Amino acid sequence: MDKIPVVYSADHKKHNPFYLFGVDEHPEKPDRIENILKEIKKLDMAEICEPETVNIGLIKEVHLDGYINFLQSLKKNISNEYRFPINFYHESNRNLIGFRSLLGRYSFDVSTPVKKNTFQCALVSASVSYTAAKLIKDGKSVVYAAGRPPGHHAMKSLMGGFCYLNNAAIAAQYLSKFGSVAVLDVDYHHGNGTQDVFYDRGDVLTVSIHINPNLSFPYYWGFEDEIGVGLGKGRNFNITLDNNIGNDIYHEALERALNKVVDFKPNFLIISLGLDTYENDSIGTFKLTTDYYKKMAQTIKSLNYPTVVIQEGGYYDDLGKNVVSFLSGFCG
Ligand code: Q9C
Ligand code: ZN
Repeated sequence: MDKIPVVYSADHKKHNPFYLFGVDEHPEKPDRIENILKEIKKLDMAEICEPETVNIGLIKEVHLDGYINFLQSLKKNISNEYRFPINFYHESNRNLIGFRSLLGRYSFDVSTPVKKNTFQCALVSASVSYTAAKLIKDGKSVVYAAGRPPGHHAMKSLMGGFCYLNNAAIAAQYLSKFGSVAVLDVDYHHGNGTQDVFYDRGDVLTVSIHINPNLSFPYYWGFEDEIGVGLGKGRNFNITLDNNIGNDIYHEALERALNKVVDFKPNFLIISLGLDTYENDSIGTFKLTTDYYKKMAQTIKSLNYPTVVIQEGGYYDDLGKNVVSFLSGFCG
């Protein structure tokens, strides 16, 4: 068995957000990826590789120009102190130019602040995921993208849920030039950004298993009647679950999700790997166990698709052990 390439850059540490109402610690912190790297390095099964920077052109195939231009403008317009949106109006057709108006136009929550280097940090995470996709295109069978900030909540022109650029969508858009792509999102939360990017497209299937949005973030997306439009109709599936469910109910949902993937006959599979489904996660309510992540991965591996695994959520100090359990399901 070849070693699993793990794409990683230490530059993720430059992104260190806090919460607007500074009571709780922001859960999306640099230690997450450092703990993952530490656990992966203990094993022989992985080899660490540096990312290659993704082109802005590919990013603009996923996100709208105005949104990317705004993120790029942060470098010259604001300091290295985090700023938060306060006013929101997403339907404005005006040519907005003020920093505050644009920040509200391009955000859907207040958990996703921006500072001078935010675009550069998000670009590193997107590059980690793009590089993983490129290794798959070049013939690897499984590659893990160990990046942060996460991406699956980032929509065509909205940041939110700790996400700025949609890393999984950028990987999927890249691979879609070489064949059909399925994205399976197993984060605790709905992958609303990935759904948004491919909602009207027939060449990329999106399937997400998540907490019922009536009960949790992202609240406004992720219902089961969201099945796609136009060429994308029947190519988006949402499977919603209750609070506190465990391995068995989750596994039934996984099998339903994988049936949709198999029916689609993709050339490539992307897994948005949120590990906030874990029993000790600080945000999620599901009760999945460390051992279950190995079974989840074995079930996915049995389908034999070249697979990009992209890190999304997971908010606890020993996140790395669950990444290792998951990746071990792809070994042997
Ligand atoms: N007090 C991901 O897992 N709301 N994002 C948190 C907690 C936002 C989660 C509120 C949750 C976003 C990638
Ligand atoms: Zn999540």
